[in-house]
Amino acid sequence: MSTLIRGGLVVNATGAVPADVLVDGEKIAALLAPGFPIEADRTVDASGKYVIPGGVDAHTHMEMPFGGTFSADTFATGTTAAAWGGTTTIIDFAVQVKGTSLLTTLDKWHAKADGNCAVDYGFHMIVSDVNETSLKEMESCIDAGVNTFKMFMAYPGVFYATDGEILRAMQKARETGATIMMHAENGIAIDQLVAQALAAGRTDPVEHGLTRPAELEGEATSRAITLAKVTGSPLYVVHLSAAQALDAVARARDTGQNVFAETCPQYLYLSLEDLARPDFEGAKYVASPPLRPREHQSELWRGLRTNDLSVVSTDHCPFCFKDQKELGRGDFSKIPNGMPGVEHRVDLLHQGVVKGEISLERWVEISSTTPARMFGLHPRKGVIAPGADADIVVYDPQTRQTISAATHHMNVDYSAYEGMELTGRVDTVLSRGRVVVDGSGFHGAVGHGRFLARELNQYLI
Ligand code: DUC
Ligand code: ZN
Ligand code: ZN
Ligand code: ZN
Repeated sequence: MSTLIRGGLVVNATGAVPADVLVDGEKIAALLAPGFPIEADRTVDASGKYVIPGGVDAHTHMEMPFGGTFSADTFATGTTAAAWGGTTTIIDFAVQVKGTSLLTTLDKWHAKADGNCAVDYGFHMIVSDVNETSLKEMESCIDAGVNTFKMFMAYPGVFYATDGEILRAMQKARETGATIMMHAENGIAIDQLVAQALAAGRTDPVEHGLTRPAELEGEATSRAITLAKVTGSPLYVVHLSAAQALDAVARARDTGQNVFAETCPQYLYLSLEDLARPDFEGAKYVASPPLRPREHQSELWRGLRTNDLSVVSTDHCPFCFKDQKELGRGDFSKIPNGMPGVEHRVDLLHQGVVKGEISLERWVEISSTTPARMFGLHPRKGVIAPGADADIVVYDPQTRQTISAATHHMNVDYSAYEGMELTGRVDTVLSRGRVVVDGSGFHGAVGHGRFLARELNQYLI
């Protein structure tokens, strides 16, 4: 099956050019001068639209266990919603439970995802138990295409790793070419603040934000950077939310250290004010790190321009308001941590282009090209070029849309962006050459998505 995408503006991270795109089977076959005389089995009209590489969301949690419940999207529903929103690759986190093996964990995540995804997918591994066995198993994970290992400086007693454990995992990363991903919040200090708030009867969702101050994200980020420097390990700071953390990352990068960071749309558009919404509505906005006071947002946009923030991922971790978020009524610390977002990342970042915060090319770079390079998927993903997978989004930059839970495809009963009006929307989506979304609906299939065994980080300084 061949497809010709006619008349669009092809936007790569390196530049934009009017061109027709010829897809043959699962791959991009050629970029052609507009109107080049050639026939294909199917033609997609992209005139007046952008033709961009499919989004790569490097941070999702489908069916993730958390505090006795599970995030509400399955791999099937979550990857279908991703496709609707122009994301054609996700990288999800396998979660090691303390006392279990990394390889068993990986098998478990394959059992959940394999045959159940609508778009291509890979895994990171959360390491919560650092010992000789798991350090050795990191090598087998790498051989299996999982070479990025997330650790936590937060959640003592659950995922928390000591500085010594982080150091040992980083030494292994240095030795193998792996990258350590860090949840950088000082969990020891945070747990004290949480206990004090609860003891004082402060139980509302906003306390989630007030007990996790930005300074404690800045401190943990600096400490992780120091440990990475001592060991020589690359470091990728996940879900960076605070200006203090961004400052630490920028300083390290200015010295040439292999330190990278992602932020998420919720930190660019939502704030502590949302966590303070009355009638327990704030629970919808509980994620960690927490939403910050509004003044952090302009710093994050600046970080996206300077490349001190290289990637925007969603940290999609949806919990329904009813029965899941409600577990924390009367005790904010029991609200499951996470927000839905996999469907709207590409659209929300496009608002950055509309508002002049980032260029068209930068939009593509932070949502597709850099995550593809950072996580060993480039040039198969993240670029419109001959030989790349035909993961392509035809994006209509003019049509307006309003985000609503009534129309979204994620398996969650609210939208964090309910009522938000956006300029631009996804028009047509191809995943490995197959039209999975167009104006007439969803034409993909659960099971179409394939596991991506990833190469090592291709983005090192
Ligand atoms: N960190 C994540 O990355 N996702 C959900 C919760 C968390 O703490
Ligand atoms: Zn985290
Ligand atoms: Zn800099
Ligand atoms: Zn996450």
